[in-house]
Amino acid sequence: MSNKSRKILVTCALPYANGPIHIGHMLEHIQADIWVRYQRMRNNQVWFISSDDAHGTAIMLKSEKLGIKPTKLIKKIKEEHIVDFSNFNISHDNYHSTHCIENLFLLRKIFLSLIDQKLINQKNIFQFYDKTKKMFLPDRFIKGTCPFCSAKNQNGDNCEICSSIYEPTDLVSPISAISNSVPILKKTTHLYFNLPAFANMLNTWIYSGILEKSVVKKTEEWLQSGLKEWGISRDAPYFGFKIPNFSDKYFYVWLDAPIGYISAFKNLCNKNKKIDFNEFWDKQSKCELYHFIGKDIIYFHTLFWPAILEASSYRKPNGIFVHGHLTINGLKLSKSRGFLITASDWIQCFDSDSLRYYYASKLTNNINDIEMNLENFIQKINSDIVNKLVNLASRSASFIHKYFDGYLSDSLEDFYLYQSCIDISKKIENFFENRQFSAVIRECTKLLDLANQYINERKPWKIKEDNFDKLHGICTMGVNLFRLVMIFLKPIIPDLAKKTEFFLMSDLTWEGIKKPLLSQKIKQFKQLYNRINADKILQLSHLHK
Ligand code: NOT
Ligand code: ZN
Repeated sequence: MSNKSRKILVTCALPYANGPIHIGHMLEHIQADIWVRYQRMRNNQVWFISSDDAHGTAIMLKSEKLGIKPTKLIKKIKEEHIVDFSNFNISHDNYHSTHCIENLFLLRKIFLSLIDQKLINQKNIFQFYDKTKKMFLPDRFIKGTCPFCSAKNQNGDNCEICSSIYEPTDLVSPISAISNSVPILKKTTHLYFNLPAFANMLNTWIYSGILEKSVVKKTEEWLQSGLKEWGISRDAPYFGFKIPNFSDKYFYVWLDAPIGYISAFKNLCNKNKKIDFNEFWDKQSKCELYHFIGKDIIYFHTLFWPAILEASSYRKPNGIFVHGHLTINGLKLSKSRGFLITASDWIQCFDSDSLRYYYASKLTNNINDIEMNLENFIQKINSDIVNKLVNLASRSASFIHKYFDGYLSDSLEDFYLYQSCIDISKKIENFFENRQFSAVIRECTKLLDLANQYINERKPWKIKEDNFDKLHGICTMGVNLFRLVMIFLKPIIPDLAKKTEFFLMSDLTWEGIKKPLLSQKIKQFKQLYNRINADKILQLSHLHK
């Protein structure tokens, strides 16, 4: 990689505007935010965007239930989402909504170009229709008995018990999940995007180093079993954008959602005239584009999305960074099963750095699920952040004010030890770049163990008054090792990093790694982070009920 600063656009999947942000969403936004903050620290130019995904049947039904207009619902939810993300220090440069003028404009432009290229076909099909609700039913709103294993109450497109995939018409005894009535089959016309026309391009593209192995494997399976045309229209009633020249047809939310990536960036460019939209989205763009997503939406990002981008002459992503699902104390986070910790519940009981640190300690660049165990969480935070990290600062800095007027010494007591500690920065850089945050945490805790052991061996509290220079050098060394680890951890725990900068009266920068803090004043040590009490788990579970 050259030293020239890179231009990078980073996105997170777009949360639906029909419910609160939970700590499962937060896993992805924290993962992306850590990566973004690291890139910014390395002086790369990064734009980090996301958006609410504001269309679809679920949002329409929810607003109906609340007796408000969908536009009112999505406005309110967007405001809540923005508060949640800011509570966790997610540093989006823009957080937009897919229900916006930029998205409508881009969607129409892309659609018309697909029509021009004859990539859109019309077909008549029979679909389940709910006569009481007077609407066609999306797969998710049809329930029935699995045709393969006979499990009851399964979704219209797949069985959660035996993992089979099928058509809603294959279900035994289908019923409408909206009205509980028996749906009828009714004829309708839909528009289809000719995805199979892109099979060759996709067959090459997925091997171009943009996907992690397990993601390539999944995508390969789909490609090998043959691509199907992709339905991009939905019948009224629907909340979304209307398809021009087709009465009562709307664009399927999954077509305008990814376009939301482009429109959120377009909106950012409108606000900040210095950013060049085309530089990032032209087919020949040299800027980098990365999408952070969960493993449930791989299909959309490795097949549909690159095909749509190719067809409409936009650039394709340089990487799709896929994470696994969050499980809490062994349970899959799920709205339907009612086990869901919202971001706002979390922040009433704990702080943001703790969740960021814990997630980082579990995050890798593969798609394995991430297990959150609340006891283990508290134990990890108290052991790493309180006992190792903050304690290192407190035991070193206390003497600096007691005997040296708050000034650090002009040299390190063990320069070679310091040098060997900064030597791991190359390793850490690679781990950050490749999203191996758990390895970053591992290196940092090793460093902290080493630093604390150094203090234990030197025993500054025993040093006699005739050897004050030595004491000064040892404490300065301790403060500098603390500072070094805090530079490495700054993208992960920004709140503690800010407090540390105030305490050290100096910014934590990557360039600063090579230049230890010497001869300068620091503030009196004040507790930087408080131990988490185990009864917070109880508090959280009460909120949840
Ligand atoms: N709202 C969707 C979800 O699964 C994510 C949309 C991401 C945007 O929560 N799209 N693409 N491709
Ligand atoms: Zn089944």
